[in-house]
Amino acid sequence: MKDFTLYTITGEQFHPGRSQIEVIEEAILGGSDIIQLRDKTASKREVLRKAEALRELTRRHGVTFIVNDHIDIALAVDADGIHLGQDDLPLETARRIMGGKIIGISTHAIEEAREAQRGGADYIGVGPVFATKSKVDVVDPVTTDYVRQVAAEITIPWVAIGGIKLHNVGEVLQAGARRICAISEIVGSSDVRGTCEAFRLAIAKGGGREARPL
Ligand code: 3NM
Repeated sequence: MKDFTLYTITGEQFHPGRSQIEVIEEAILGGSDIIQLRDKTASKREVLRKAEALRELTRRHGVTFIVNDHIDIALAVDADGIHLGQDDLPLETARRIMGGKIIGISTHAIEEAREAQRGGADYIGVGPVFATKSKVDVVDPVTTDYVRQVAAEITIPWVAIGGIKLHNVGEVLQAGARRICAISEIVGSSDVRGTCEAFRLAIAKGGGREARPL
């Protein structure tokens, strides 16, 4: 898959009064290079409509587009891939359906990360690093200890997620993360573009260790 640095997930509840397309375009202009549509409450038809609009936007800007959960919608709109949780379709089944498209898997422990890597996931989510209110029934924070474990061992692309803000991203980078994902800090910002630019700058500087070129 095309590598990425700053991963933005949608969260319409964080920007009342502003359209999803407007907010996500700001995120892209600020340097978010992968977008995920995540909507746990809308009807299938509504999710499809949002996916169509975001597919058009992301294609126009040349950024990767991922759909959470809905494999059928991902395929219908020709998204670049799907993101699945531990309780969703097994990776092997998803691979049969998705062919060569991107499959990302949420992981919350090193065993899950190993299994996803072994099973051929294209990338994994690593979190929640910190407490978050953006996901219901979320497991306890995995802390930067889990980030360190993944940094030491996992070789496929991985992205740190969960409660990551501009004020604490330094700790996550220090633990070895080079790709960052956020919902509320980005889409809930009054300056979405500036927030993304600040995240990109922090990632480029890295955690005080040698940062890989972006
Ligand atoms: N997945 P925020 S944490 C969607 O750990 C999601 O797998 C997580 O939102 C995981 O940046 C999370 O607002 C919520 O904390 C991230």
